[in-house]
Formats: sequence, C-alpha cells, structure tokens
Amino acid sequence: MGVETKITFCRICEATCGLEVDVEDNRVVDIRPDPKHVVSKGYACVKGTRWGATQHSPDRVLHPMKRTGDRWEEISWDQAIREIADRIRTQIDRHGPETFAHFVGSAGGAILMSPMFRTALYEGLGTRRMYGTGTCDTMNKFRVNGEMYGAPMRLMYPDVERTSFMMVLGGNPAVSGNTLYHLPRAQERFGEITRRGGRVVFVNPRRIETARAGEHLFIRPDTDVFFLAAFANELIRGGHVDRERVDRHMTGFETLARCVEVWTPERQAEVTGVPAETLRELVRAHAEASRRSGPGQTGAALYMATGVNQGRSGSPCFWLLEAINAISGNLDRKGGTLLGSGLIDMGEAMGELGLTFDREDGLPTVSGIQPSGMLADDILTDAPGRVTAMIVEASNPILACSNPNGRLDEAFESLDLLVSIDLFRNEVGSIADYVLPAQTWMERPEMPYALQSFAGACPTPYMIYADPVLEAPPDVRPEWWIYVRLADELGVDLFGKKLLSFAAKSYAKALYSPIGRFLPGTERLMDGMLKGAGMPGVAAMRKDHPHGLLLPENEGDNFLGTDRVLTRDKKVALAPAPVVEAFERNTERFYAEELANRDRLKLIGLRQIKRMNTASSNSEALVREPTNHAYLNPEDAARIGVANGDDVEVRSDHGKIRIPVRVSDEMMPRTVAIPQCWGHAKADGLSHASKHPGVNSNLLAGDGLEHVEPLSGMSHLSGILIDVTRAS
Ligand SMILES: Nc1nc2c(c(=O)[nH]1)N[C@H]1C(S)=C(S)[C@@H](COP(=O)(O)OP(=O)(O)OC[C@H]3O[C@@H](n4cnc5c(=O)[nH]c(N)nc54)[C@H](O)[C@@H]3O)O[C@H]1N2
Ligand SMILES: Nc1nc2c(c(=O)[nH]1)N[C@H]1C(S)=C(S)[C@@H](COP(=O)(O)OP(=O)(O)OC[C@H]3O[C@@H](n4cnc5c(=O)[nH]c(N)nc54)[C@H](O)[C@@H]3O)O[C@H]1N2
Ligand code: SF4
Ligand SMILES: [Mo]
Repeated sequence: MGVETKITFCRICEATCGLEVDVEDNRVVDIRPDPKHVVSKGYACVKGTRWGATQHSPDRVLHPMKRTGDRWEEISWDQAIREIADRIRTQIDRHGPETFAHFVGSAGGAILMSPMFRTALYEGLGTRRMYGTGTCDTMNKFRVNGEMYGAPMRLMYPDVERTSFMMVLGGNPAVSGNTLYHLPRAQERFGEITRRGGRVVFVNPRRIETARAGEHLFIRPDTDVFFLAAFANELIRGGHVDRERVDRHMTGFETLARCVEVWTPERQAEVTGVPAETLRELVRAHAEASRRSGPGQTGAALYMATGVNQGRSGSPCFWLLEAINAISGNLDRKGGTLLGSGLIDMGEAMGELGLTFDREDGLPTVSGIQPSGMLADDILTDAPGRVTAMIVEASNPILACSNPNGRLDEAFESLDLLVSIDLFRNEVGSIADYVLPAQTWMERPEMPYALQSFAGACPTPYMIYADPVLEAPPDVRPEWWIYVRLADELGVDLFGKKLLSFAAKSYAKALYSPIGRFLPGTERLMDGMLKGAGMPGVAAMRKDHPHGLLLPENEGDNFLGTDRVLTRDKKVALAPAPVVEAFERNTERFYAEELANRDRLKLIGLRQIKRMNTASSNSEALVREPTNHAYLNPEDAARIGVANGDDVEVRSDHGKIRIPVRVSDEMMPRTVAIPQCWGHAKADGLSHASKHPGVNSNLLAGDGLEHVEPLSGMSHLSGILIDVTRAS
C-alpha cells in the first residue's frame, strides 16, 4: 500500500491543532504538526504527535466486554445491548427513571455526535440524572452567563489578536491548550501582545510556563474574589467606567458598585498577597488600555480559567470579571471581549437546558449537568430516586473527581449496573459490569464541537472538517450508535418524534449489517449543518479547505443593543440577584477564614504537558516518570524539613496521602501543587499506567453540599487547606 499522508486535527484538547498523519496499512507511522492549518500554523504538542502509542496500544478494548466476578468475557454487541437494556429496565421499574444516570468526561466534549443522542435517550426515559466533569471545570461560567446575558452559551472570549492589555487568572494556556475559547499557539499569541507594546499579566499562585510571554503576579489560592472585587471598586472609584455604554445597555450598576465598595486594594492585600499598589497600577494600566484605539492596540480583556472556577467563589469571581469587562467599555468591542457566531445560535438553542432546579437539595443543574461532587451522595443515599445504574462515557471520575478517602470508589462499587464506554478499561471500567469499546478521534469524521463550531468562541474565526484518518476496528462503535441501539431495545422514542426516532433506529441497525457500507455516514449530517449555515459542504471543505477555512473577523459591536442579549429586558445584568446574594452572604465570612488561615498551606492542581487528565497515563510514548510529586516553595520545604525526593504526608479534612516532594521557587509560599489525575492503582486494563501509578490528590478533596459551589454545582478542587509533614 505504501505510506499515505492525511490531514486532520487533534481532538485531545480544545486547541484542536492541525496535524499531518502518515498512515500505512491502517496504522499511524508518524504524526507532525500541520504547517498549513489556518490557526495552529505548524504548532502541536507531544500529546498530539505521540498519539500513535495510544491509538495502537495493546490494552485498547476492541470488543464489548462483560465482567462476572474477576473474569472478563468478550460478548457480541447484540448480547451487550440486550442485557444492558434489560438491566436498565429492571432498575427503572424498581426505582423510577431517575435511578438511571449518566456521566460524561472531558473527552466527551470533543465528540460531535454523541451529546444529541445521549440526551435524547435519557430524556426519552424521563431521567435528568446526567453528571459530568463540567462541574469540575466550568459550570460557574455557564451559570453566570445565564444570569448576565440570558443564556449559558452566551460565552464571551478575549480578542487576543487585537487587545493591548490582557489579564489571565487561573489558567495556563501554553500547557493546557486553553479552555472555553480556541487558542492554539497560546504562548506565541500572548507574546505578540507584548511585542506590539501591550501587556499580558498572569495572576497565579504558581509561576506558570505561559507567564514567559508576559508578566506574572502571585495570588494566594482561592482569594481571587477579593482581588477582583477590589479591582472593580478601584475602576469605579477612579472614574474609569464607560457611563454611556452602561446606561444604555446595562442594568444594576449601582448595586454592583455598592457590593464592591468595601473592598479596597489594602483590604484585599491582606489575604491575596497582591500588594495594594500593584493592584492600583494594574487598574491604571487597564483603564489606559481601555481608552486606546488603534490597529492592534485597542481595548483590555480579563479572562479566568479552571484554577479560579474550582475555588469556593467560582461564580462570584466570574461575575466580577465579566462586570469589569462590561463597565470598562470592553464588552462587545475590538480588543476587549467578543461574542462569536457559530453554525447555530447555541445560546438560543440551548435556552431551556440552561438551568433547572430538579434537585431536592436545591443545587441547580446548569446546562443539563448534575454536580459531580454530589454523585457519591446520590448513589449512597437511601432516599427514593437514588442512583443505582449508570453509563460512564469517556471519563474516569474515580481519579478525576473529589473522592474523599475513596468514597467514590465505594459508591461506584455499590451500583447495580455500571457501564463504561471507553477506549480502555480504566478505574471505572475495571469495576464495571460492561465495557463498551468506543472509536478514537482518528476513526471519526468530525468538525470541532460546541464552543468552536456552534458558539464560535474563536479569536481567529475558522471552520474545519476532517475525514477519519483510520478505519475503526470492526467491533468498536461510535457513542451515538450505542445510545440509539439502547433506545431501540428499550422501546424509547428519541427526540419525542416517532418518525425521526424510527429512522435513527433503522439506520443504526443497518449501519453494521451487510448493507451498512452502502449507507451514507454521519458526515452527511455535518454536510447539512455546514450548508445550513451558508458554508461550503463537506465535499468542498475536504477538497478546497483541508487545513481549515478562515471566516470573517469578528469586529464587535454586534451584541449590545441587539436581540442577541437574551435577558428579558435585552440588557446586560450587572447585578444578578442570585450571584449578588451569594457574594454578600459568603464574602465577609470567607475573608475572616482567610485571615485566620493565612499561615496554613493550600493545595492546588498542576496540569502537565504530557498528561491529559487520566487519559494519557497509559501511553508509553508520553509517561516515563514513576510518580507525581508535591511541589513546595523552598521556604515551606525548609520549615517542614524536607528536600527533593523526600516523602511527605499530606492531610486535609477529607483524607491523607503520601507523596515525594519537589522543591520549586515557581510556587508561591504556603501553596503546594500536586498534579491531579494520577493514582492508577486499581485499573486492570492499563498495563503501562499501573507500573507508575502515582498518587491521587483528589482523595484530599471534599464532596457533598458543603464542598459544592451552590450557584453552579462546581466542585471545590483548588485551594484546599492542608497540613504537610515529613513522612516517617
Ligand atoms: N484536583 C483536581 N482535579 C481535577 C482537575 C483539577 O484541575 N484539579 N481537573 C478536572 C477537570 S477540568 C476534568 S475535565 C477532569 C478530567 O477527567 P475526565 O473527564 O474523566 O477525563 P479524562 O481522564 O481525560 O478521560 C477519561 C477517559 O476518556 C477516555 N476517552 C478518550 N477519548 C475517548 C473517546 O473518544 N470516546 C470515549 N468513549 N472515551 C474516550 C479515556 O480513555 C479515559 O479513560 O478532572 C478534574 N479533576
Ligand atoms: N496538558 C494538558 N492539557 C489539558 C489538560 C490536561 O490534563 N493536561 N486538561 C484539559 C482540561 S479537561 C481542561 S478543563 C483545561 C483547563 O485549562 P486551564 O484552566 O488552563 O488549566 P490549568 O493548567 O490547570 O490552569 C489552572 C491554573 O490555575 C492556577 N490556580 C490554581 N488555583 C488558583 C487560584 O485560586 N487562583 C488563581 N488565580 N489561579 C489558580 C494553577 O496554578 C494553574 O496554573 O485543560 C485541558 N488541557
Ligand atoms: S495542544 Fe496538543 S493535545 Fe491539544 S490539540 Fe494541540 S496537539 Fe492536541
Ligand atoms: Mo476539564
């Protein structure tokens, strides 16, 4: 056959970098960055270029598997679907529909077809128990967008290409590939802001890799709310408010001003560690940039990511951040923050999924996602409606979610039915009743999902379509197919429409029968979506734009004062009641606690370039280190009496772990970072990962109502109080 080079894009993280893949006999021979990709322009990281080892891992699950005791048995799809459907039915008959839950992980966020059919199946069965790691990373943003702009998917992004002042709190885009807006080549693009005379400031308890592109400012974990409140207050007191814009397009300014007025630069400095004068100087620079307008030199933008989202004040923080962008006149303006447009208007389309209060504990379900921090409670409770059956798609919550003292292991083990849809038998798969083998991203046709294709959160607007690079092994299936087959077996109507449901089920049944190869693939659906939005269809994208198609730039001035503001009065709500109320209820109390705990250590996470959550730990091409480490500032290490390589015991209110130390002046004093998503001690299907399991830091995180942010259902995963001692 010889080697053939195929053009595609990586779907491991949100950067979705362009790739060239050399393929021979349906095997990856080499992967390189695609120099012609219209946005990533020759950038890709090692996770993308070394994907071959994961793709062709001997551990990959290639057939439906059933567990009986310790024994795994290969079964047919017919048997798997029949038995799983039977057992779902039994549980629902016994306990009601809410007993059957779903959990989706971050890899699920890149799969275009799955969400539609997954939701249709669960809605058809009448259950809303759909959990996900969305409540580990970003649900606070969707909640606040709903409150301020009228829909969770009204998601602004910073205009990185034109801004002259950018501040990034709690993200490390050069390593993470960024989140909630498209930014491959992050380091280079932030560097360009500096080169054209602007400023980029990274506010972070760790001197992060990305900070090499600009300035870095230490902040004590989980204190951003005080910093942002003081920033807003200084901005208002200094007269840097765009009154005209505020009066015309926004409500609640006076309430906002009243909320922040007690938060002076001096007061915040007591707990954040950011000197009052530094904050004042930043506000002046921000105000000056906001007034500027010139080519490549206009506007200011604040952005925050998971480090802040995972604190106790994730929603109030995002509210203050968005309010600062808005009142300073930077919202909907070049160089500030913009609302993109995608193939559909996701804000409108997802409206009703935005926010529901279907839980008895009063926690909201944001964007249809139940709080992962309540999952163990929801399983282990005796109350009617408890969860007894669950499908986990593309996730490994046992390592990824708060798991105080192993409580989540216990919860999963107690389920009457557990199904994992995955490439591997991970920790969840190992205790599941069935593991169903999924396709990898190289085996699917795709456009980038949600934020890019549908919401257009792209500073450089573009579109791309990629054919499958490899033919999938004969017995693996796309996730959507599994949901449709289950719906068929359970007699559930999809989308509440008999005819459409019948068509989907017949199609799924025929797809893997002898006539399957004559049927059109799912790219037909994508073709419809593209053409429906006035873009070239799949054939033209494939032929004329394999490296992506650049779309018109977003010039701003297309949101405020238009129907795209989805609040009832069509104005941006600067003081949404539930957020203001939470801010007022908690902030003084949290401040007092911060003052009392100033000398204690706090734990944060650390993403590493070679590891994608738990999903790349089995890659021989990526992971060689035997374990993760606890990173300590030299001052703290000396006080505790430890040096590089010594073991420490780390204790929180929820659990304890033992882990070796690395001493690093990248860390802020009194802050300890431990890379999360290690601790592969129990997976029976990850042969490489089990040789260097490392330690699960989420055994130290709490769960239940007290450790879930009440506005958004976000888990408290960053800024956890800990004690560290030398291990005996
Ligand atoms: N302390 C702390 N904990 C954290 C975090 C933190 O910052 N600090 N981050 C949190 C965040 S943001 C997240 S998103 C979670 C991540 O946790 P998860 O969302 O659970 O994510 P992964 O480990 O990336 O993926 C889990 C599984 O997806 C499988 N997979 C990969 N591709 C596919 C596919 O195409 N189809 C299917 N069916 N399966 C696939 C992989 O084999 C892997 O087993 O961790 C959270 N945990
Ligand atoms: N290499 C790699 N890339 C990934 C992932 C991965 O596991 N590995 N995971 C993917 C996923 S699921 C997601 S959601 C994204 C996340 O993308 P990012 O949000 O960019 O992720 P992180 O690198 O964890 O950045 C969080 C930062 O917050 C800082 N921080 C912690 N606590 C605080 C705080 O209280 N205040 C402030 N200001 N900063 C704080 C941490 O030091 C860290 O640098 O990354 C994705 N990309
Ligand atoms: S940054 Fe790395 S993992 Fe993320 S899309 Fe690009 S190549 Fe893939
Ligand atoms: Mo995430």
